[in-house]
Amino acid sequence: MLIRTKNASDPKSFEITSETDYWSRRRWLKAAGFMGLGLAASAHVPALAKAGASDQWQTMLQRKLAASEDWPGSTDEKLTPYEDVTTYNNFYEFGTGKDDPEQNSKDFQVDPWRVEIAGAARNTGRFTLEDIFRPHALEDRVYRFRCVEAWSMVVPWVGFPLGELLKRFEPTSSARYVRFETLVDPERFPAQRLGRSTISWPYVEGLRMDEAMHPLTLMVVGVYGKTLLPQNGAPLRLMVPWKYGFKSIKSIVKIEFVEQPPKTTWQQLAPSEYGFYANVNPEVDHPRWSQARERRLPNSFWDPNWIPTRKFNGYEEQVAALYNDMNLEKYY
Ligand SMILES: Nc1nc2c(c(=O)[nH]1)N[C@H]1C(S)=C(S)[C@@H](COP(=O)(O)O)O[C@H]1N2
Ligand SMILES: [Mo]
Repeated sequence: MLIRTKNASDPKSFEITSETDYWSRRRWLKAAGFMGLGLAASAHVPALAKAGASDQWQTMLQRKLAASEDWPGSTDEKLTPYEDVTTYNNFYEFGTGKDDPEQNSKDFQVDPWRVEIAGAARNTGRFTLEDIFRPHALEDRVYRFRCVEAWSMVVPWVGFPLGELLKRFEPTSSARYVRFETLVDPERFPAQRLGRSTISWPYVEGLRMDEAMHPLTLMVVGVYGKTLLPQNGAPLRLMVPWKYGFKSIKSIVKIEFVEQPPKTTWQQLAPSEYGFYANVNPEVDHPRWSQARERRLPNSFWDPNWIPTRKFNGYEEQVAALYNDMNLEKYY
């Protein structure tokens, strides 16, 4: 499959939206029943900026979203409706129920937001989202998304390759893995208040350097052509489409280049159930359930919509080479 990435140094591409881009975006908004709701033209702006916040990133992001380009590798499977993508969520900082993230994030403030870059790189420090977003053109990518709990979706994310971002920090040769952290703020995340959860915060995830640099690994800033809602990990979340959903960490505030594989949240909680790699694999079952099939959303009790799960979530051709020498049963 062809993976085409836009040259990040192309000047001012976000100021021009071609007619074809516009119509192709309209095509999938329409397919998803978005037209006529008045949502296609005006992108959603998450919770208002705190008084006095000076960040201009939301304006920058709107301009980039309007100029985003369709990625040629998108799956043409039927999209999971926006309604399901934004109300059936896992985001334990907001609670463990599937509707807790939507219910408990209505006042979530995303502005101001800083991302700390640390560890084995020449260019480290604290960055604004404008700094993070500035040189990157956005792509609309429809990916399959498979949770380890055996449900799945097809989602039109908007983002840019994580690798393009990481390169800008000039990682050194001792950068073997990348470690990510989600925001810790008990005022904004109710489950982080004392005694409310068994997870020790922050939520941590990690990738091997070659996985992080792989062109399919996406830094996500939007969904369905609009900025992310808090329940989907605003303002910035990862999407690694060949891995179980828990690798795709939300609301990122720290990225660190490290030498050793980071201890991830789910490994800490249940090491025999959740591994570091977490590649989607129908041949390796979770100890408490089969991974051979998945419920494709939307579904219902009467129509569970089971479909077979594919190795590497259907991205085998693109990513299998990363694991040539590895026993995937041992490194699950
Ligand atoms: N910080 C954080 N990131 C997270 C989670 C979480 O609880 N906290 N849940 C993960 C899991 S288990 C899944 S399946 C996906 C769900 O993403 P979605 O709600 O946007 O579909 O987010 C992942 N990222
Ligand atoms: Mo998940």
